[in-house]
Amino acid sequence: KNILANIQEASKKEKKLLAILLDPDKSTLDEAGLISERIKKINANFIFVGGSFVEKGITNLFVEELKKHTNIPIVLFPGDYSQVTNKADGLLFLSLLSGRNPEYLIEQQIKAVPYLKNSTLEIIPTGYILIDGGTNSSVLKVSKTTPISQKNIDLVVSTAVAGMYKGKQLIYLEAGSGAKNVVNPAIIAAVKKQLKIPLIVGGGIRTKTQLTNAYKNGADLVVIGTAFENNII
Ligand code: 1GP
Repeated sequence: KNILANIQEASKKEKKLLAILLDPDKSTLDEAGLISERIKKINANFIFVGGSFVEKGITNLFVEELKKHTNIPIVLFPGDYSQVTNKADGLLFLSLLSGRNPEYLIEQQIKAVPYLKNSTLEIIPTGYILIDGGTNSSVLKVSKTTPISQKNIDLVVSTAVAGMYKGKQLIYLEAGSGAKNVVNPAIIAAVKKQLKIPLIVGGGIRTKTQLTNAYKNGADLVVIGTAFENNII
């Protein structure tokens, strides 16, 4: 179990990482082989699995099936505690720091604990920060929180740094799945400057230029979901 250590090491060496996000609700089990092949070709470092509205029990089956086809580490990126499965390798233990809804700051985390008893998952404390991506993303709807404006760089930076002081090991800047506007490179750069922990960026990234810009400005790991689903990458 060395997912976090690998991300930290890559960040130190400025080696950029890529994760493909799969939503178990949007793929069928018999697609797992094909999906794994495509991810291998892209040379992704991680497979993230999660979604905002995943039917109970589906994540477990989906990860189990994926595992038959791939050795790429599978990291859970759960929309809620019921998506936790021991079949994966790691878990982003998320707190939605940009929001003021206790359900996603601490309640969901408490509900996850019984699922984590005797778990072998690598649990990675992650500060999750929602930035306005110009679309009414599902995170927004489900969490009933307000994203931080792209103009409010200071607030994004303070939120990220507060997360680091609270002991988060990763900070995730999220524009929302399928976002119209990606996280502004100026925000990525400003956050990165103040952060001593690795930075994840995702939401709406669909072109090579957007990917390169995220990396150039300080993203250590970029997450791509929708563009992979739509066969754009
Ligand atoms: C969403 O950051 C991820 O949680 C990925 O977003 O689906 O827009 O690539 P996309």
